[in-house]
Amino acid sequence: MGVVNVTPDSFSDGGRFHDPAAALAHARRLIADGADLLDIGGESTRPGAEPVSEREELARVLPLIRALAPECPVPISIDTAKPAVARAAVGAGAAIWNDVTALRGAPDSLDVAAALGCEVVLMHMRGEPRTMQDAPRYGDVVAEVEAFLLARAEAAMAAGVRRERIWLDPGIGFGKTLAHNLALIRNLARLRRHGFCVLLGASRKRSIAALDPRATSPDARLGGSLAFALRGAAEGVDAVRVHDVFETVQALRVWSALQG
Ligand code: HH2
Repeated sequence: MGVVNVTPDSFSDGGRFHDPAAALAHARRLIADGADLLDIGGESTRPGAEPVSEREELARVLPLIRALAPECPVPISIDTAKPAVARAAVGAGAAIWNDVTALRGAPDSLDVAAALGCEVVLMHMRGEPRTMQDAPRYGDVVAEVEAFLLARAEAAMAAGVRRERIWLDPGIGFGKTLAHNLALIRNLARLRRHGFCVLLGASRKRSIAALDPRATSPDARLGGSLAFALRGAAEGVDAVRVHDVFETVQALRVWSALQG
């Protein structure tokens, strides 16, 4: 899953693809580089990020989805916590609603997801982006994240979302320390056991800088991103959400050939 952030402030590529033409060119580049899914987002969720209005978010993502959908050979995912943005995006051709709030963003999120009939990514987040990195604590992070995601999947199914349309994502970096993130990535196979598709998003995240102090800039985190993606593959995840599609596809091809 290649990331297209149409935002001025995303942590890894903020501002670079804010302009619609640049965002379209970037999306085309990711497809040419081998992306099987494209995730389009108009609101940054980086730690400390300020919320964006519905109107502004729609103005960022809709022109791109409208331009891209007719020519896009892979499913488009909309990264939003707002039901109105998800509805408009699916209307314009998106097939997946990627929600970092696991459909808790608005009172009607669950019902809208069921009515849209699209796939949904339910991600774990502790708190909200503005405050989530303020000393997060867990007893057993792997068990707590798993229980949360299964409860959200149950809530989605109770609202009418079909089981096979649900993805789970541990939410690397969303209210977690380095130790929490590592424990979650080491135990992805456990999340996979429940029969839902699993998504891992660890590309360019801060945990890499915590392990390699040279990687202060997100651009300098490719090696760590690949290491996380390969561990995700070894744990059996169904997709990895990444910024560097060409390099990740290559790493996964070589890793896969080595499996014999
Ligand atoms: N991470 C980010 C955003 N959306 N969605 C899912 N399902 N899983 C993730 O791990 C995830 C996500 C943060 O990364 P990025 O989009 O590069 O930055 P920003 O939120 O600042 O736009």
